[in-house]
Amino acid sequence: MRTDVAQPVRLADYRPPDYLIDTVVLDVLLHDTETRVRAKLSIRPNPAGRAGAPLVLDGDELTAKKILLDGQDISPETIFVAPDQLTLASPPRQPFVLEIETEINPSANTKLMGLYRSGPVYCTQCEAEGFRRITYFLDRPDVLSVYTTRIEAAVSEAPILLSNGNKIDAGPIDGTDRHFAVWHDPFPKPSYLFALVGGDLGSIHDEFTTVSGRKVALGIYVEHGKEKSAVYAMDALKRSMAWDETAFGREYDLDMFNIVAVSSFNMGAMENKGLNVFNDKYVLALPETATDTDYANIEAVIAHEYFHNWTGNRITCRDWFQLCLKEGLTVFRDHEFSADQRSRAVRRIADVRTLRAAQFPEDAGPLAHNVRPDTYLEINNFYTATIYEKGSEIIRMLKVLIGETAFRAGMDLYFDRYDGTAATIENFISCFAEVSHRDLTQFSRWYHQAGTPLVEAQTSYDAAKQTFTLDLKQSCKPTPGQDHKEPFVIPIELGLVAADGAPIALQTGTEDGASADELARGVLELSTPERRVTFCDVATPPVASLLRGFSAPVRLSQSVNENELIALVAHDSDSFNRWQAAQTYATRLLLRSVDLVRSGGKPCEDEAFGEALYRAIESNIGDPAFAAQVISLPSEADMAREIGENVDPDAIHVAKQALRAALGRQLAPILLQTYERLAPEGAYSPDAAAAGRRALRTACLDLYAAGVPDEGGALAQRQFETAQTMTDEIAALGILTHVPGERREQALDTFYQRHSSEPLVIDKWFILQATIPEKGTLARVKKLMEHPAFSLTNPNRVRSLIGAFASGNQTQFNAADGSGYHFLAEIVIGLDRTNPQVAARLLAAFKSWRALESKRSALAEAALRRVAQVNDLSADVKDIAGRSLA
Ligand code: 0A1
Ligand code: ZN
Repeated sequence: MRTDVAQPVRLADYRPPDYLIDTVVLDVLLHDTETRVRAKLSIRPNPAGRAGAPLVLDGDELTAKKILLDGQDISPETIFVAPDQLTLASPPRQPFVLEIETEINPSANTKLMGLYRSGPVYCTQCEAEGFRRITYFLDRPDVLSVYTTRIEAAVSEAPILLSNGNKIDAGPIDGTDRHFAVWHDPFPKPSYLFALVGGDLGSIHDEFTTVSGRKVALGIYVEHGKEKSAVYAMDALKRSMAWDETAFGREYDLDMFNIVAVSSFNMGAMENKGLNVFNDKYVLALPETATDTDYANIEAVIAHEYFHNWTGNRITCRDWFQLCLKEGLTVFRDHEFSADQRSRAVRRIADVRTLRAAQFPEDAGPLAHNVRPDTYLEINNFYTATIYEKGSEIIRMLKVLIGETAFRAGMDLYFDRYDGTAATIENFISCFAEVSHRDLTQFSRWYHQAGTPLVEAQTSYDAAKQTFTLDLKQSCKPTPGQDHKEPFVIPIELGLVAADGAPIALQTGTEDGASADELARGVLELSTPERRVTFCDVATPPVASLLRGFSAPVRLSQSVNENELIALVAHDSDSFNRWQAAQTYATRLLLRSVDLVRSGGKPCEDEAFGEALYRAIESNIGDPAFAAQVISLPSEADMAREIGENVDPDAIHVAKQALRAALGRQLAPILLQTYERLAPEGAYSPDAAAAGRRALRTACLDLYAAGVPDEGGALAQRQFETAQTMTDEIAALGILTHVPGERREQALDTFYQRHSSEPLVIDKWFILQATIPEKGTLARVKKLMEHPAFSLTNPNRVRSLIGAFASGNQTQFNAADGSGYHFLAEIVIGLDRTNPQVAARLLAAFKSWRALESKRSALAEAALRRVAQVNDLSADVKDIAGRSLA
């Protein structure tokens, strides 16, 4: 029976817990269907709580076998036990010990929350509210306890037994085929950071010596035979540990750090103290199975989870409304790490692409929410791009506003002051206000107001006065529950670029001036609805390069003409804005084409843009990764977002294909030449320089094949046959997959035969097929669901086939007959019965439905209503359906 009755949880209702649990001693007897968990909880009344309150412990689908209070049975009138709650009506006023034995069935746990089986491996996932599926507990992040965990299992089934902290004991259980291990974690932690793993796993080991000379034993546990595939992850881990010491002064604190890769996992990875559990997709990589993007993602996720040790674990969240306190900050830290390990500019472009692709649509649709929400129905649905990516952008803005030195001082103060506590956003911001002597009240609106602000910039040059005037205006559309927005504090990094590309010094007079600090740092603060700044001594008409490095998560609308954009592509000293100028140019071209196509005409042509890209390839020979970004056009989803209303995905697709084909034809010689020049040489290396060469080579082949399909197709075929790396192989297959016919089917077949033993590679095969922009794709997806390599119980498979179709195939998911919507609705309804978290995430693919043209939006709405009307929906799916329709 499903017992989810969703009640909104409100930040305003926060109260400290009435009881605290100082220590937890767990004894877990692993069994595939009848695991026994004995929990011994040392509990005491919380001086900050309500004296004499009942003790209410959370549970979820639990069966209690035995309960003792201070070693005694409890009289039935004073205890109430249900699968989702255990209440002691009048617990002792003094510290007491509660012993609870529960029985759970890991094999039947398809939600993958709590203790479950990933193939043969026992593992746990407790964030956000999974610990209550293991034992009754105060399952909230502000209850911090010291855990000692004994795990017992059959040696043959689980020779490896892991938990948080340090291993303090282990051995056989005489006279049986079983053994045990005892782990102790000295750092008090919330229950969501608890983890245990049992299984027959292979492993690799290494050691890291911290800055103060302590040795930390590192282990990565994987399926037997996959040990070599974990070597890159281990390298990334050691680099992360060293980087956190230099960049943030943070040293690791336990004697051990273990990572376990599992194949069934709802999310990317989990930062459990000393025992990170990973989706194997973010651990396993060999050149022949993983692309350069996979390598970069592994590095980023390994770093992210490791960095949580300080931002999340040592300082945790007071309540789940503060989720961005750990997530936004940790994303910021992993972005900085990747920028330092790779090219800062290229990483920034990639991060902004992700923000715009994932977060901007969230902010523009019915699922928009604050970075610090003030109410939720189901916390699982708040692991969003808004909390993570926009949360990170807020930290980045803070650094731009107060400067690097004050930012580091603020971080140090935060670590110092809040170590060992469960903190809030207010606690965090107060550290930066204190060190920078700034009032950050208005800045904090970024946490409390949803929506992407629009910054409109008008410029005018006065030749006689030699002045250049910049008029900035900010606005933000209403979002659900927030009709009116107060002005944000928007840091706008800028430069003035002369026609010949020379930078112009920033100076202002007394009227419409900027502060000396703003001018010195090249950052204007827009904190009012409008602001005018007049620059003086500007000898020639300049182009304003605004929002350099994407200094704020806003949309910018600027009065620049096409020639000025081309000048920026060529000359801007800020590489992000060189890339942005090319994107803006392409966007304008595409928008014009979409209009023409919708009124029955042909897409527009424009030679000047091709010439600008030609020069960009030539002048960035030394930075191929950057050149690759410049020639990669905005995605169809980017265009849909720009158009914003009455969207027709078919017209966008036609316009995009036409532009790609025209550019491919115009640039064919240089694309081919660059492709050949960058042919692989020497041994494979996953580093950023080598990956950059492959990225440009791939981008060239892709555009070339769009313009010159016969020759391009033949080249792709040759690359597919001879590829030595997955990057090259999948790029070639991607091109072949977009051309209907026998050759495509054969290539897909060959790829499957080559990689059928590697599920993570077969995921790429699913993704490619699910994203073919053709009418037959839905039928193909349905057929692939019958394929032996597909499974509805494995989240990676579901995301690769169904998720990619819904989120990565604009024309087919949004097919005009509504078939894509209907399909997704049925899948969500079915999947909700086994894995609500994954089902709810799939349903979020409808997040932009209101922006579609009327026929499609009506069909999308009908599909959402069909989901919403189902009886017994999980809280997860009910929440997404309800908010999407509100
Ligand atoms: N804290 C993790 C994300 C995460 C959240 C919930 C999960 O439940 C299935 C798993 C992981 C992170 O930020 O990496
Ligand atoms: Zn995280």
